[in-house]
Amino acid sequence: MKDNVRKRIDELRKQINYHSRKYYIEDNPEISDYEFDQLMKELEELEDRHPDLITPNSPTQRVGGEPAEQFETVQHRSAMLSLDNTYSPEELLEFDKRVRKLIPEQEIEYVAELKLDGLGIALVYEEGRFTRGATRGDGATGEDVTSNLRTIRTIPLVIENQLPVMEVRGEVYMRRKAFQKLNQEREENDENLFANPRNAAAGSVRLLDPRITASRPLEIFVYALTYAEGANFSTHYESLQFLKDSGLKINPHTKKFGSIEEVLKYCEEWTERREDIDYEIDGVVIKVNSLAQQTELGSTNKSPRWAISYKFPARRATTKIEDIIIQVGRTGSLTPVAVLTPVSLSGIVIARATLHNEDEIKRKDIRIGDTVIVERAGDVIPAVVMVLEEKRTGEEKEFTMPETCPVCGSDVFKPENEAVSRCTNPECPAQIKENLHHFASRNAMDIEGLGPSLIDQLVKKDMVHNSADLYYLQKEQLAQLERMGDKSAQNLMDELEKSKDNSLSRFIFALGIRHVGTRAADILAERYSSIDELTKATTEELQEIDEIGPRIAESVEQFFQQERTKRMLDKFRNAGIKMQEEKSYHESSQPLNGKNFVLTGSLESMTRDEASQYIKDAGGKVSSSVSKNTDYVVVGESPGSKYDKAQKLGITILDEEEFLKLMDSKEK
Ligand code: 1X8
Repeated sequence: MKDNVRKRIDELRKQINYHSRKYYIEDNPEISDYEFDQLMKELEELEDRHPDLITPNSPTQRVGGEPAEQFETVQHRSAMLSLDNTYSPEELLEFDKRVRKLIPEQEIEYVAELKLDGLGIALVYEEGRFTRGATRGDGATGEDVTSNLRTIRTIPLVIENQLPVMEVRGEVYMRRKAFQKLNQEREENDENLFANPRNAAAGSVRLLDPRITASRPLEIFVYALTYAEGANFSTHYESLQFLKDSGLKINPHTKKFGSIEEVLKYCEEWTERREDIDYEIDGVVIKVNSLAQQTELGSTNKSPRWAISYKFPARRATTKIEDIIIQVGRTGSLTPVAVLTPVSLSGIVIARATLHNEDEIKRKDIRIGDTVIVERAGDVIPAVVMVLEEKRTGEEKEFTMPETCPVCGSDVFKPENEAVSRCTNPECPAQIKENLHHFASRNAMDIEGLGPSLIDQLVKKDMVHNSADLYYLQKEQLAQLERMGDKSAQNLMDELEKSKDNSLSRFIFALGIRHVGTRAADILAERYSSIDELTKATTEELQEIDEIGPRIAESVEQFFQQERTKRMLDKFRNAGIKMQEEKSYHESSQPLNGKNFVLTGSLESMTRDEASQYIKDAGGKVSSSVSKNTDYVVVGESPGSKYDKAQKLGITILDEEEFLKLMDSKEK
């Protein structure tokens, strides 16, 4: 019995590791997320029942342990050096000249790689197992962040080579999209925002609680094999190939060249293309490919002579803060914004930078008139990185948050433990505008054509006070507005009409309830099938839902208790907004909704793919392995071990005839 469990656990781990590699490392998954989750679930259940069979490198054990007090320090096997920088084609050609002078009359091959803007780390694998990971630190010693790095899915816990000891270097980073989503969530939770993806990645790796790190969307590319006992390579490129074959993730844009001119072309191409990829790069790293030549060239105590970085033009610039103004957000939040002397940042002129909130201004000691460094990170709003205090003249003015809303004049309120001040007037025109903008946005009701200038006019002319009023606008009224004609008025009417049928989760998100992002809206729509149901939910009840915390729960209850909300919902209802999921549809055309199927053996009347499609069309799910969540196992000719397992677990087994009957009986 135990032996069978052991065998199954082993098999599951192998399958999960295989499919993780396909998904995370090779970006080429073979099974659906659902099927993958089923494998994980089965393994978790088996390990739950047999805790003595848990091993530290089981795929279930990525997140473990209690928060640390502090990190241990780690001596790197060889120093993690920094790279010399070049900023122009001329300097790059000089690097090539230097190399040729040091090792004359040799053919030189270069490898060019993207320089990632993240956190440099070192990973140690022993006999195929990930045993230690450390930050760069001061180059000689770093911090032991093994528990945190174990939570990163692109770092395999077990690899395909069994070298006694191997050390690799790489860069942990966060994709721009993931970074924006993380910051959006932090904003909804009134948490401090990260200035850029690199800070988010570095901050996440250096958290003392690995459970929080696990929730951060971190990834890694490895770019060097710095120690490999028992292996022998003649080029850097070969060693990268070896790392790839071992199951580690290397950057796909790495290229080998025979001349510095070709390298330069690569650098210029990526200077143009840097925005085309979903992670930030700040340059190109150029390395001499031959390891013998690398040894011959050696290093100074700061950096290797066989490598250099070609830095892209900075996206930081120095400029002056002319004024600090206040923007009022959707929930009444008052955000200070710096008005800058316009400055060009890698081709884009910027004149504004966010200052986030009052605490942030105090922390950085930012004053009106200060000379500051601004930075543009990804597609986010430029931010002020630091003040150049040596440029102060004494004329600078400290900034204080206003006590009344600069838009409507109402009182401003700042809860004691929060960083953000808010306007207390729900009818504040700034809030109404932001709410309309949010209501119409792509992830909300997706109403095309409701842009800022139109919203401005609608609010100014008192034509709408909230998003429900949009559905009572007349085409003739719209056509009279500035920059609107008959045609655009009709288009907007059509868009509004179309939006009435949007899903419940879109509608919930569109309402703009504080702390309710798209994810929370999905969860609420799944749990409550109509707005009427959701309106009745209490904080206590809401909190019981998985992933809904007290903050969201309170905010939802509070939102639906307001008289304004009730009036607005009545208006939505009268205008014919759907405001519920249409259950009847699911029930009639999706008769197998939520039912889990596993297919084994071959069927006579159809292929396995056809059978799968049949089941999915009827709302069922098809998985590759049997677990106690399986509802039906469909057994064809020469079934495999799944049949035995289904019998063992007492799951309903259908032969082909019974399966066809079930499908028939469910068809209307
Ligand atoms: C730093 C980095 C290197 C590479 C990519 N990104 C970095 N941030 C690479 O080699 N592809 S190498 C390096 C270093 O040696 N300090």
